This record gives sequence, C-alpha cells and structure tokens, in this order.
Amino acid sequence: MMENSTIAAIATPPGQGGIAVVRLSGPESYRVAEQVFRPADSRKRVADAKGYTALYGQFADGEELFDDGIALFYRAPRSYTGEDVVELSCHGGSAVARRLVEACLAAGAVPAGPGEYTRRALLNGKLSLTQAEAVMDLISAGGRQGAALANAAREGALAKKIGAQQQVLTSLQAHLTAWVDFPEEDVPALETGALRESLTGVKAGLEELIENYNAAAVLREGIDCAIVGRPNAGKSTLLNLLAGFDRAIVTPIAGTTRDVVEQTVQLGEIRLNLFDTAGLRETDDPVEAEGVRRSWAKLAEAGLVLAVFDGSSPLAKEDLDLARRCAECRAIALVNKEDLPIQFDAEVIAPYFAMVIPVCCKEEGAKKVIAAAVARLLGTARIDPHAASLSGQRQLSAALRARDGVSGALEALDTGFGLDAVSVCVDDALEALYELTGENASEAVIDEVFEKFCVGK
Ligand SMILES: Nc1nc2c(ncn2[C@@H]2O[C@H](COP(=O)(O)OP(=O)(O)OP(=O)(O)O)[C@@H](O)[C@H]2O)c(=O)[nH]1
Ligand SMILES: [Mg+2]
Repeated sequence: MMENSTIAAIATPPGQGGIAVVRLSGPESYRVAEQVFRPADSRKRVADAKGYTALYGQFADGEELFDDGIALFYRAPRSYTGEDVVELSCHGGSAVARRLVEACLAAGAVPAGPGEYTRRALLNGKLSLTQAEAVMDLISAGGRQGAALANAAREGALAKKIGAQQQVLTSLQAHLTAWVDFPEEDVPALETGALRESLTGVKAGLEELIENYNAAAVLREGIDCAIVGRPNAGKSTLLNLLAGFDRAIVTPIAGTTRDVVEQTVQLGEIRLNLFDTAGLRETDDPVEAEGVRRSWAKLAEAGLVLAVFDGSSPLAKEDLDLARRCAECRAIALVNKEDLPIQFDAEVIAPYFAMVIPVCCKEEGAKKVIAAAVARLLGTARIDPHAASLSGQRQLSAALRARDGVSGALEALDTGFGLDAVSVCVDDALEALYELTGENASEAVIDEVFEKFCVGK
C-alpha cells in the first residue's frame, strides 16, 4: 500500500539557507508537481517533462504564486527511489519550504516518514540494506575519514566483500549437500584440506571486519573522552590546547575546575567529545566533593581516558589510585609539565596504561603527539577508509554469528564430527550473512534501521 502513495517532505536541513528542496516520490509525483508548479515558459508542461530535465517556474498554493525556483524531474525507475520523483528547489528558509510542502499535501501527496525515500529505494532494489545504513552514516559523518568509510559502504564495498564470502560458502554447501544427501550418486568426496582452507579464508575475512569494527565506529561517530587527574596537573590546560581556545579556566590554584566542562573537538580524523573534570583529591568542601564524584563517574563512562599527571611533582597516592582505575579503561597517561624539572616516577604508573607520554600542554606541539597516540590506541590509524567496514550493532551481531558458524564448521571438521555437522554450521553462517546484507532481513529489522533516519532522506 505504502508504495502506491506519493510522499512529500523537505529534504534540506531546517534553518536559513540559499535553497531548500522539497522532494516528491511516487506514482502521482508529476500530477502533484503540476498543481504546485507553473513553468515560466507557458508552452512547457510538467506532464511532458522527461527524466533528468529541469524547468524554471513559479510555485503556487491554490491560485496564489508565492515563490519561484526549479523543478527537477526523474522518471521511474531511473531515480533515487526507483519511482517518479520531482525535486522542487525553492528559496531557503523554513516558511517558504513549509508552504510548498503544504501545497503538495493539499494536492494529494502524503507526508514522508523518517527515511522513507531510502526505504523505497531498498524495496525497489536500488540499494541493499547495508547501503541504506551507509546513507545514514554518510549524512551524520563529521570527519573526512568517517565520511569516506560510509561512502565506501554506500558504493557497496561491504556488500561485495560479504557477497564473495557467501559465494564461497554457497558452493561449499552445494557440494556438501550433494555428498551428504546422495551418497549413492557417486559425488566426489570433498577434500578435507580444501574445505578447511576455504572456511579458514572466510573466517579470516570476517574476523578482520569484526576487529576493525570499534575503530571504524570511532571514525564515523567520534568518542567520549574524559580528562582526569589530580588538581593542578594541567587538565584544563590540555582541554584548551585541544579545543584551540580558552574554553576552561586555568589558574595555579589547585581545585579550579569544579564542574564537568564539555567541548567537542576534531583531533586529526577523530571527533572527541572532551570532558574536563575536577581534580581528584580528598576534600571536606561539599561542592568540590560533588565535583570529584562526577570526575570518577565520567572516567567510568568514557570510551577513552586521558589521565594527566603533574611531572614536576612527586607521585602521590591519588595518582596511584587513578592509575589503578585506568587499568580497566582505554587510557593514555600524559605526564605533563615536561618543561619543568621532572620529579614524577612514571615507571610506577606505566603498567596500568596502554601508553605513557611526556608532554607540555602549554605548547602547541603537544597536540600532534597526543593525536598520534590516540589514533594508535583506538586503531583508527590502521583503517583503510575505502575498504569494507561494519557499521552498527545490527551488522556486527550478524557478522559475529557468521564467524561463529564458520568456526563451528572448522571445529566439526577437526574433531571428525562428519560432513553433515559441518554442513549445519555452514548453513548457520550463510543465514547470518544473508541477514547482514539484508537479503532475508525481516520487516522488524528494516523498521529498526529506518527508525534512526531523518524525514526527507
Ligand atoms: N610549566 C607548566 N605549567 C603548566 C603546564 N600545564 C599546565 N600548567 C600550569 O599548571 C597550573 C594548573 O593548570 P590547570 O590546567 O588549571 O590544571 P587542572 O588540572 O585543570 O587543575 P584543577 O582544575 O584545579 O583540577 C596552571 O598554572 C597552568 O598554567 C605545563 O605543561 N607546564
Ligand atoms: Mg581544571
């Protein structure tokens, strides 16, 4: 039923801008456009407009002409959704675009749901489910590499990689089935060595995707990063260095920062949501104590911790407490105030951290050193932005199930369980891969994917 309606929505973001685009998709797109758009050249008719052509004209709400702009025509199936599509570009600003949508609705269109254009593209076979998810990632990407990753997925890098694995498993499965089900037919037995080799290859490919999942997610979505340490260690100085301006108050007085100070920064390819916190120490001051409680809470929540130590003073009990807590986190120790005589024994805290780096947060050069360390720890440096990557929990869990299926098949092979046991595991793996690409995704799964989309996409 849904496919029979003609939908309308504003495709551009809200706010002021040069141009806003209202998009129509569905069998009545041309008829609706005809009512809201009058070509400037009176000899031209909307109904006759060929695909991939444009007309200049005026937008009408009933008899009243309220703006002028361009209508761009696409004929089914050669459009984003695979349906007849008309894109109406009016002047930017919500009032005009909203009025144009209202005129379209009055002419018989219905409001588009979140992601409905992309959903129609999926239903009409223009996109795979992973490509549809990539559209969402591309729209929300902040950094260049995150966008490149999403674009690779949109162009089918993941679909291609998974497709190759499906092909290997399907041909294995065909052979296994023939051998198991028709023993009397003289099917040549599968050579165990070759079988193991194929399965191992598929497993390695899946494991690479799974291993890079977190790093790819960081590139696409960014990460929460807590800056923690003793009072006066230089946490707020670090925040200001990374932000590129004086975001937080810095003074030589211990206990300057009381509340959590938030700032999003772009550090190389990674978007960091930074949280500068109150210095960790025992205190009788109830305000400061609440600040310290929040510091510990931020440390526990963050995906990345930058623990700052004052290199110019000896190691204190609080430093050791902090280091121990960091052992359970993805954390980098920054031994600050490198420009002063060093009093701090970094060896003591080193076992609790992935990296210990001496820095001077007052110097611009520290930013580059920290950026490189963060990229190395999060694994983003080794990601090829043009290669296939998994995006979102849905894809990850399908890939994990596929990997487990292939592992099970290898185990069955090694423990001499027989080829029918191998065949069952390969079946599981294949099913998971089909779910990943969306070839047998249920309506509920598709609904969940499109829930996150914005209207107009
Ligand atoms: N010499 C030197 N001084 C620094 C460096 N980094 C910070 N400082 C100084 O150390 C003092 C404390 O810096 P802050 O950034 O306010 O320290 P903090 O960790 O935020 O302190 P609280 O907010 O009190 O927890 C200030 O006087 C800074 O100028 C550094 O690399 N070298
Ligand atoms: Mg501070």
